[in-house]
Amino acid sequence: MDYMKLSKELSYALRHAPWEYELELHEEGWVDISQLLIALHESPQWRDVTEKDLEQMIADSEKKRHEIHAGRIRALYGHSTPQKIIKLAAQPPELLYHGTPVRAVSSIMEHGLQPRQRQYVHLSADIETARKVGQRRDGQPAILRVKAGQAAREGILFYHGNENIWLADIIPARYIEQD
Ligand code: HQG
Repeated sequence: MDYMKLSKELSYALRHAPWEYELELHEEGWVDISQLLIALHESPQWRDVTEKDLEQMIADSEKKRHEIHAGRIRALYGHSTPQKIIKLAAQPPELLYHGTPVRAVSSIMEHGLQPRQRQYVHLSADIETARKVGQRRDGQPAILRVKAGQAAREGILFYHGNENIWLADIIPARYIEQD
């Protein structure tokens, strides 16, 4: 089974278009695995997918995009559904990073980091992760530094995505630095 393809399909279902699978996301993004499997089994390529495959897909993935708990599964970040997924605010590290195309930098330094099509701004815990995120759109991306500790002390909320990814509602430009 092509777990990378399965992961993409799940990200689409659990981040962007659950209604296409007759699924409704719980307020923290969870869906019942049994419901998800019913939907997947309608498609010939996913006719044989089992809960074990979902577990294996998560275990094999380089990035932790999904998690399973007590018969349910959810995407950990990336959502664009109309109803904002509820996340618990958490204390971020002092510095976070954001990789972005060079062409976006002047707008970001003027308006701050905005979630754009997604529900949250996505930040990286380390420069290497930020570089990979930025390289999706620019071979030589800009890496911005976010003064997350200071922003949090001044009332900006941060949320945990996975071990490399943090989320925020918005990052005002005064907390963003370029090299
Ligand atoms: C930019 C992938 C101009 C922002 C990745 C980014 C990540 C602005 C783009 C996750 C702006 C939004 C999320 C402003 C923000 N002016 N541009 N004021 N504010 N932007 O894809 O962070 O592989 O929604 O810099 O690896 O690139 O799918 O966010 O370039 O972890 O699991 O607007 O998605 O993960 O782009 O990526 P995105 P992102 P997966």
